[in-house]
Amino acid sequence: MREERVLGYPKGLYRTFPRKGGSAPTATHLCPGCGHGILYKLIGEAIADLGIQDRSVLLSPVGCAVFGYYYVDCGNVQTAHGRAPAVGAAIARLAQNSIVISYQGDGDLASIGLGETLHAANRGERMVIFFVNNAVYAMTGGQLAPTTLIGQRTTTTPEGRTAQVDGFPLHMCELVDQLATPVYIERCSLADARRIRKARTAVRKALEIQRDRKGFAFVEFLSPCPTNMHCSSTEAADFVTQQMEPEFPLKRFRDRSAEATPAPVREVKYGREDLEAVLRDYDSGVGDPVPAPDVPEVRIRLAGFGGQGVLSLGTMLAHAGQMARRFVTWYPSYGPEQRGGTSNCSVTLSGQPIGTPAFMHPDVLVALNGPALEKFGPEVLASGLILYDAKAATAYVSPNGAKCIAVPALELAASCGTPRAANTAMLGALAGLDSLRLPESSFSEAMAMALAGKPKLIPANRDVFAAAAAWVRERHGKR
Ligand SMILES: Cc1ncc(C[n+]2csc(CCOP(=O)(O)OP(=O)(O)O)c2C)c(N)n1
Repeated sequence: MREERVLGYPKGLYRTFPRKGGSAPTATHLCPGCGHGILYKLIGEAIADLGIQDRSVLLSPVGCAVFGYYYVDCGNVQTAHGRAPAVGAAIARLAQNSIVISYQGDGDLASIGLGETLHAANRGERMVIFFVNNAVYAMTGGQLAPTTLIGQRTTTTPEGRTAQVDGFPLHMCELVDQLATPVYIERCSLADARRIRKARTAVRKALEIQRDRKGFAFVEFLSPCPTNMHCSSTEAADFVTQQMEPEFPLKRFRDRSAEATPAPVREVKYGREDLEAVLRDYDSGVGDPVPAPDVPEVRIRLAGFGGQGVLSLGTMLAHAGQMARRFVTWYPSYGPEQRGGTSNCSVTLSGQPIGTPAFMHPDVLVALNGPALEKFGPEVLASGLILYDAKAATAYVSPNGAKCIAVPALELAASCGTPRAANTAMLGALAGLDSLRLPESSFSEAMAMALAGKPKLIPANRDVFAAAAAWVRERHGKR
């Protein structure tokens, strides 16, 4: 029988990695020969040795580095692609005792996140960025990265990268080195034991700078990726030393840690109470939604010309839903024009939490003009309802068989002396039909809420609302 003897565990890493499940408790998601695993180990050991494990926050972005939280035993925040330095800046500023470690690949850091990287470096944020340069987008299957070498074949440059089409490789350390603020900049390699020893020193140096609050540090690691280089681990390591290193020389670009003054511990102005106060200001006072599993989800699309009050109509509907203690979402879609272009928004009202504010097929469409009716009419479900302004079409027939009602919204609003309140007329029509199953009082409360800043408009809008509700009730009754 095979005997297993554990001589020791790397410090600062978890004992088991749940990523691959119970049958492979110590397997990582990484390929054999990849540099990422080595760097995780160097970071884990360093934070443990420096006694900063409890204060460290590793930022896991998108890419092969995404699963850092399975391995390194410290705090973690998963960030969107390229955004780690921005998230890290917030953490460093608000959690003054934190040690922020941003860990990013070349696609993440030098492509989508180039702006975040350079601005964080330029502001001298109190963080270290560990930058893994494997010359490809690895996780997504080996596409061109900003650091891909000239001539290097990738899935998106099958003939090899050319400067004419793809530009030259970006040198991140050199770019960061243009800035005045960074304290420490070094490029290392993870290709062999000798280089890894140097990388280990650089990891520790950068983390000591963080421990001592001395400012921004940037360390790049050239890293083999046998899977996407389509070769063995040793060949991938050779690629790093023989092909990547001439393009990206290993070098300590800067170390100003001896002169740097430690950042003072700033009093954090904004705490939980401030956040709660902000939320209180936005609190409508209505209270939280009350789950009502028997109340079905209703999806409403409201559309018209910009300036017709389509977005406000959506807001009023969403407020009406809030008043009735429904779960609500309001999701605007802005046309490029401020006035005169098309505009639409989507509102969902439900008795249960709403998964997404986006939908393709509404139950209810309110169209204030012809283009809106033409565009969104065919999307309405067969069981649905279409309310359109009588001026938008003569007699619209839904291709799916939804019920269609031409409401003289513009006319009703004008006859009440407020021609711009056609949106409120549509709100009245929805209330009159009771198609949303909301108590009428919630509509008037919602109107008052939406018009709170313009109290003079409230009585006129109430009139339009009442006229439209009466109009539909007379002709179509409650649905
Ligand atoms: C906003 C966004 N755009 C694109 C993606 C798809 N995506 C996932 S991983 C990845 C490439 C990451 O490459 P790199 O940062 O070089 O890391 P590596 O996998 O090479 O370690 C991309 C483009 C995404 N998840 N999110």
